[in-house]
Parts: sequence; structure tokens; C-alpha cells
Amino acid sequence: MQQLATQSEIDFSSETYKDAYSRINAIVIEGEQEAHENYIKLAEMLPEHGEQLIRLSKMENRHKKGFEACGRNLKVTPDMKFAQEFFASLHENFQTAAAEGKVVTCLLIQSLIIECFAIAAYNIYIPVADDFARKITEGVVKDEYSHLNFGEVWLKEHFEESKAELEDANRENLPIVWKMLNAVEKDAEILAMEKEALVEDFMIQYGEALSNIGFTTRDIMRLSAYGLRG
Ligand code: PL3
Ligand code: FE2
Ligand code: FE2
Repeated sequence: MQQLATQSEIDFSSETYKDAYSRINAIVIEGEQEAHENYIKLAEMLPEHGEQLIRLSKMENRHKKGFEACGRNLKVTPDMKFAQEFFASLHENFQTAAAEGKVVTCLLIQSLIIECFAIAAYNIYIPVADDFARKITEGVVKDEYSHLNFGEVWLKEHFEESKAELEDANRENLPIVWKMLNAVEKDAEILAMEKEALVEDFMIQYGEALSNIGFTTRDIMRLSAYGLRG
């Protein structure tokens, strides 16, 4: 496998880097914004956890501000139109599920898929980030583990009655993650982030989450590779 650059070899001020960063930075800002809105929606759907979910939504807003500062620090203007299109499918699926009162699907999309995607991306980004962005991202990723944990705990407690909906929601939404990864692959590589590493980290986080919720190893193999190849 081709060796990508290490942090000290990256020219964060080159036009190539800044061009790729304008899309990746926008994706992350948009992702944090979507997460912020999704936790507000979840707070309405699960009023007994309302306070905690509003806390999470506020953390997402702080994350968004942190990543906006990362873009400004590199003198990059985020391409928000690109990022909204990037998130359109997951956004739409979350909205539809919320309108139908499908809390299990909403939790799978936000607290499992989006959080695992974020954790994988941030973990792979940290060693190759500029010093300013690295500090921000290290703080953010710690929070994301707690967001993932919220989803795991709730779904574990409601495992039997959620199982069928989780299977459907996984089948419908996991292939979207692979499409999103393909759409960001080239830009990620310019930031010295390898697609294979992103896929691997995502699979580990997501597989562990499914295991914590109560799925068997056999289920996890089937669920977590859904739509991965073709
Ligand atoms: C949830 O709290 C946040 C959701 C953010 C989703 C981010 C997905 C990022 C995929 C793009 C890979 C490059 C990441 C680079 C990090 C600055
Ligand atoms: Fe976040
Ligand atoms: Fe989060």
C-alpha cells in the first residue's frame, strides 16, 4: 500500500491542501450541524432523556464552532453546498424516520452510524492534522464516544423490540456510508487520510457498538458489511 505523507511533510498552506480542506472541513461542519439538529429531534421523541439529549445537541454545536475555527485558521472557506449534498441521503432518511416516530431508526442513523463515522474520521485525522486542528479534534472525539454510548445503552435496553427495525435501518443506511466514503476518498487522501484506514476504523467502532447492544458475532458480520462491496 502506498505510504501517505506524515504530519511534518504536509504543506497546510498549499492550494491543493486548501482545496481539499474546503470540502472535508465543510462535511465535518455540516455533520456537526446535522447532529445538533438530530439530537434536538431525539429529545422530543424521548422526553424522558430530553435533558441529556439537549446536552448532546449543545456539544455538537460546540464541535461545529471548533471546526469552523479550523477552517478559518487555514484560511479556507468551507464548501457548504457540497457538504449538504454529501449528507442529503442520511438527512432525508432521518427526517422520514422522525416523522414516522421511528426512534430506533433515528438512533441508528445518528448515534451509531454518524457517530462511528465521525469517530473513525477524527481518529484517522488526528495524527495528520495541523497543530491547531489536532487539539480541537482530540477534544471533539472524546465527546463522540459518549454520544455513541447513549445510543448503545438505549438500544441495549430495548434490544428485543428494536431488533427488526435495527436490521431494516442498517440495510437501508449502511450502504449510504460507503457511498459517502467513496465521495470523500480523493480529498481525504490529500489530507493524508487513507480510505482503507477509515473503513477499518469505522467497521471496528460499528461492530463493537452492535456487540454492546446485544447482536451476536454472526449478526455483526452480516450487518456491518451490508452494501460494502457493490
Ligand atoms: C457527529 O457528532 C459529527 C458528525 C460528523 C461526521 C463527519 C464525517 C467525516 C467524513 C470525512 C472524512 C474526513 C474527516 C476529516 C476530519 C476533519
Ligand atoms: Fe460532534
Ligand atoms: Fe456526536
